[in-house]
Amino acid sequence: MNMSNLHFHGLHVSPDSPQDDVISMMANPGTTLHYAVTVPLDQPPGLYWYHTHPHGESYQQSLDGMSGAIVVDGIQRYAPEVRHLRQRILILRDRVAGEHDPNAPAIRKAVGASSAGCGAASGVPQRVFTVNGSLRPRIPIASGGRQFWRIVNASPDLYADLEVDGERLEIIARDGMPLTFHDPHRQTELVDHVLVPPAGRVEAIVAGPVGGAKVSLRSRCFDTGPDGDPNPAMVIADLVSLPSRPTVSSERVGRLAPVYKPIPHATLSDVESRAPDYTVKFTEDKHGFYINGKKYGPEDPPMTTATVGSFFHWRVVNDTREVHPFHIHQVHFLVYAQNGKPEAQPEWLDTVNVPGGNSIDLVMDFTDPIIRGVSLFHCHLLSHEDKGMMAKILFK
Ligand SMILES: [Cu+2]
Repeated sequence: MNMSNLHFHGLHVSPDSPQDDVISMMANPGTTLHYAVTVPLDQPPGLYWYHTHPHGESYQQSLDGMSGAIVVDGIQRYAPEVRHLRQRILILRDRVAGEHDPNAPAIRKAVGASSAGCGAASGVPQRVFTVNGSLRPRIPIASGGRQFWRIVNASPDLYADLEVDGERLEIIARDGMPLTFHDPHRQTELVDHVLVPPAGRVEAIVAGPVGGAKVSLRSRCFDTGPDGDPNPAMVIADLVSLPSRPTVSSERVGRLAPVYKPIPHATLSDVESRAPDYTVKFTEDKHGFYINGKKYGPEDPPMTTATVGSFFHWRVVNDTREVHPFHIHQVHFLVYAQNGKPEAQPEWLDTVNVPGGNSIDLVMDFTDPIIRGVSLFHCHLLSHEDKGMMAKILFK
């Protein structure tokens, strides 16, 4: 069919045409869509991205690389330590190593991916990560020098459980939002690895290897569950010790004071402690993928309505034997509990993994007066979205 359109993933913009509308805006071959997207002044500064979003064809178009990064300037205000660091934008996409491709074993070997897969998923891995279109590139970084890496997982369905050999990543932002945006007292976070589901982003400071050590950026084996697709460990890129000139930020915006948006503890705990305002249940069978028992249809009415100006408690239940990443357009949410148990560190995200057989609890931020109209929430394994795991929401 070759229909297409654009979704501006994570931006707090209107879901109506000519902005972040993937329902009524659809270009058939030979037609043109005109977008005029107004990014609000209080959009958290960080890494976002755009990709096509035609229901039924999202998976193939994303796999084909129809996506790109969007940086909302100004993260230096929230993280002055990155002001003088060399920045890199790393877009993770896929190299297909299909079952009948004679090059598949060599492609898997090039990134050190086992043909056996890993975890409970069965089958031979069909794809590996590329970075900005290259298979296992070398990334220059001075020995002991620090760089600011802004990574988007633009794969339609590979999870990236990222680590850099022998060091900890210093996380500045997740899904475009500086960790301090809603919590000015929060520090950057040092982690051994970070799970970036399809469509997720992480922005972190990485240090160059010292003493000639061979160091790589890797994805760990990620267990997608018995009905999931194999998602093996692999090397994504190698760090090579080369002098790399620092970039001095001339951005005036980087010198301005940050504007934090703390949310009163009482507001959050009030929402968190009440029964869910809405429950999203993921199910699947051999005929398709469902939200609350329904397969998405473009003509469907909204499945739920949210009052603009409020925080809502949503629960997402995964009643399948594989992972599904939950995403809602235009909105960040606070992930604060899994299976009813509070998270040690609640995170603001726009895409979150929900393991098979698990539930997560979210505080949905529906307070933005700009975001009104009909929008979408869905599983971000795009083949699942294409096969029905999506629903409409009316913000009014
Ligand atoms: Cu899914």
